[in-house]
Amino acid sequence: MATNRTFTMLKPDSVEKGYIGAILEKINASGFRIVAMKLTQMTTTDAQAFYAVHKERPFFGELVEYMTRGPIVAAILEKDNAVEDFRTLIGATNPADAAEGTIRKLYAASIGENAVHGSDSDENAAIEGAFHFSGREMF
Ligand code: RTP
Ligand code: MG
Repeated sequence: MATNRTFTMLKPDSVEKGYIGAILEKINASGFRIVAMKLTQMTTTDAQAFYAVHKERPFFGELVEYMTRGPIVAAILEKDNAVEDFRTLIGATNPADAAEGTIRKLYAASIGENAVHGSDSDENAAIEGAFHFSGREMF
């Protein structure tokens, strides 16, 4: 995957609250092109693997419960400087610390249920995109 791509998930709370349209509009308005997208649901095994970097953290069990409790929107996004610019657009992990106008400030409830995921490096963007999509689902 090219380094101008990032991977995102609109997490189960965003889908439950009907925020898919509003968040995608903000993503489009911020200059990202959707390269791949689907509504899907992670299994426990999927979520444990996806967030394996956090497996020793005290919140890991809650995180896996949260991420598997309902459907998510998974997407690959393209833009110059995609990873960093998308992290700026979503805001801090804890919405209480997120800048005004960011997706987490607008749509997240708490540090645990924070509306969206954004890859933290080009390497992880490629790994995470490939976790959810085959080559023929990327455009
Ligand atoms: P993400 O990977 O989902 O984009 O979030 P992030 O980089 O901003 O935050 P990270 O440190 O990677 O944490 C992954 C997700 O775990 C949940 N979390 N809960 N209860 C807590 O203290 C806590 N801390 C993190 C959040 O859902 C966070 O996005
Ligand atoms: Mg992270």
